[in-house]
Amino acid sequence: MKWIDLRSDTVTLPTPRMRDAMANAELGDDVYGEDPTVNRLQRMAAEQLGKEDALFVPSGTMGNLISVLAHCGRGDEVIMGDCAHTFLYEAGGISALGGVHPYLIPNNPDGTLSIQDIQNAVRKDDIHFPKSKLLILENTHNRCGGVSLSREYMLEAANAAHQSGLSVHLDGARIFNAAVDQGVSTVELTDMVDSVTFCLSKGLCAPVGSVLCGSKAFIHEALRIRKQLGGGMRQAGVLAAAGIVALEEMVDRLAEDHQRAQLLAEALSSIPGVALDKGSPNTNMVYIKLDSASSITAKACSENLKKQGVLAGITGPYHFRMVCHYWITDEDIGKVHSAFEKALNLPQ
Ligand code: TLP
Repeated sequence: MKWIDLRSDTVTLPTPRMRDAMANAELGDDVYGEDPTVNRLQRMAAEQLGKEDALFVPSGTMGNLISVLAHCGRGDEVIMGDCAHTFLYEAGGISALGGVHPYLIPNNPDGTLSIQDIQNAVRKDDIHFPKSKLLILENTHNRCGGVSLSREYMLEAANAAHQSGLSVHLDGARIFNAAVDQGVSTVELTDMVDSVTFCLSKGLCAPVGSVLCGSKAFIHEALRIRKQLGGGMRQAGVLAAAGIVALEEMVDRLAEDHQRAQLLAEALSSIPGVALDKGSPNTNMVYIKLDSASSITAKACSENLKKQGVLAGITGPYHFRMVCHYWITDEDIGKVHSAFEKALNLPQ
């Protein structure tokens, strides 16, 4: 059975061009800084995100963690949204490994944080308080429905943080989706932040890796922390080669995933008992909720879908997230529609 896997864009497999590039990559020891393919990827990433330098890291989680460890010391505080990926899904790494304290403020449904809340969260100089050091923003915002945040908002939030003496890190795991969604250059969404992580292994289809970008001095510090965390990867050019193809060939086509998310949202919302959730669709994501009166839970529905070759991510008792990506076709959208009708025991 060919699976239609909508659980995440992290499930994407490398394209044939990537596999070719990986097989033929020129390699060296990247811990010595001698892997030409990694060096090329890092230069490309820094340029595309408008930063001085960049560092290839194994995952988005490690990119965000390294960034927090580079910006903050033990006992310092990071301000972020209560729906931030770094808070919800990174195993508490900033606290466990960095002794860094999170200060949460509520995310608005559109993924933003109120500027007033950011300003109020900054601690006064008082021996009772941790020191506020960093603001983390996320674009696109995963738990807020995959919504993309505008340059105007990013500037306003970053200015508020900078005026209070804080640095700003952007979890830009899907920053290219945000740029494509708004028809702006990626730099327009990153030039106001001090550091940014983006992922190669989500919608861009590379098998492994993320890139952390920032100033030369910041990346120098990040390099030492990556080593401390065991993230120095030797002949990593074999992975970076796929990342280069991702940046060269896979960015503009993200628009197709966004169009398919629209189609999927239209198809699913036409089914009785299914409603769109979290302002869906946004970029490549569709969140839905089942009518709780329909007496089928997301878990039971997902089992029925699985029998038909469809995998959807469960996000609550009656809630799903579905993410469109390179390996999802227009034809698959029709199949997902019928699979849902069948899974909900509706006449087709
Ligand atoms: N997100 C994954 C899961 O962890 C939820 C997904 O399926 O969406 N920042 C953001 C905004 C992310 O969505 C993710 C992954 C990460 C960071 C972490 O990236 P990885 O998985 O490479 O550590």
